[in-house]
Amino acid sequence: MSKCLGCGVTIQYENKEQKGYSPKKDSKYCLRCFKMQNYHENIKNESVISDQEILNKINRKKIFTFFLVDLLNLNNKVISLYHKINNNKILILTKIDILPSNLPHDILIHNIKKIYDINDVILFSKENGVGQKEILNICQKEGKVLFAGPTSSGKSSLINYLFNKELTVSEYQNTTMEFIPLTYQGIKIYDAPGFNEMYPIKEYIYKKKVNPKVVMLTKEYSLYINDYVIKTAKASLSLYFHNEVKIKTKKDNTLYQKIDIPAKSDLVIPSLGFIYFKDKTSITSNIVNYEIRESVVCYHE
Ligand SMILES: Nc1nc2c(ncn2[C@@H]2O[C@H](COP(=O)(O)OP(=O)(O)OP(=O)(O)O)[C@@H](O)[C@H]2O)c(=O)[nH]1
Ligand SMILES: [Mg+2]
Repeated sequence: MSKCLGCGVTIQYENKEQKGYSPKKDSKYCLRCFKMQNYHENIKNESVISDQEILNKINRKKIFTFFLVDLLNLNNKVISLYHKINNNKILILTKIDILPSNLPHDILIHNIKKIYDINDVILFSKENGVGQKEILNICQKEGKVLFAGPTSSGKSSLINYLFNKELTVSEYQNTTMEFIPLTYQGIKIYDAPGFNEMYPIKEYIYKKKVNPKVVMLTKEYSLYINDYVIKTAKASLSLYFHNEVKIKTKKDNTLYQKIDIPAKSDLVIPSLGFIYFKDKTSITSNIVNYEIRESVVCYHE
């Protein structure tokens, strides 16, 4: 039985409704991958592997593990998965090309290591090749490596870029369906299905640069981030969100719960991005699912 070269599932020719279906005998890709690669079309996938099962499989392999995540999806839930990996590991911050150009890489790396208690961080982009040498060196030294991380963090894209492969990549969640074994110049490589249980909301596509938006809030004008509202007496905030996230300021008199934010901190809205607060600020907001961290984007003494 052959496996789909794009997503790793076993190819079958009988059942259109089941994963791995292909109408063409001896094809290298399943119909879902064919459609994703050629028409950017998504066939919804119900049989997704659970995060726990993915973690168990990663830990059973006992090989060096790269954990990929991009800045806007960096949060405690995601990092708790990183910490549950028992193998030797390193964090790769992906999609560096979309980050603001004035964000110093050394400060970013220093902050992420400190805030999330991580030994080492590599920055990578498939658009300009930043980080490729560092990653390749580790792969050559280790001989066997695995690429893990949340869905859509860019695992398959990185493997295609560094090792000249043709895995399916897409803007949809759960593109890779199984662990896919590959080889490159004697190195054994595994692509992994993405962790997918921490994404409660729509996924955003990285098409444009994330340019921090600075907004001034007053007592009268509240900030709207999609359906989330933030009110404060007077503050200047820097917003780091995908371009597709709807941001506006509007008059609003509703009462919300109070959240105190220390100076030089980020208010993280998982899967959307974060807001950088330079000064200590009290806000009221309808956000329930949030995290507050020392800011990843500013210099801390
Ligand atoms: N701007 C930018 N986009 C990237 C980069 N790497 C990946 N992407 C985009 O991110 C999306 C997801 O990429 P994939 O490689 O499919 O992600 P994955 O981690 O393999 O996802 P799953 O297989 O679902 O776990 C695609 O739209 C890619 O084009 C990068 O370095 N820069
Ligand atoms: Mg993938």
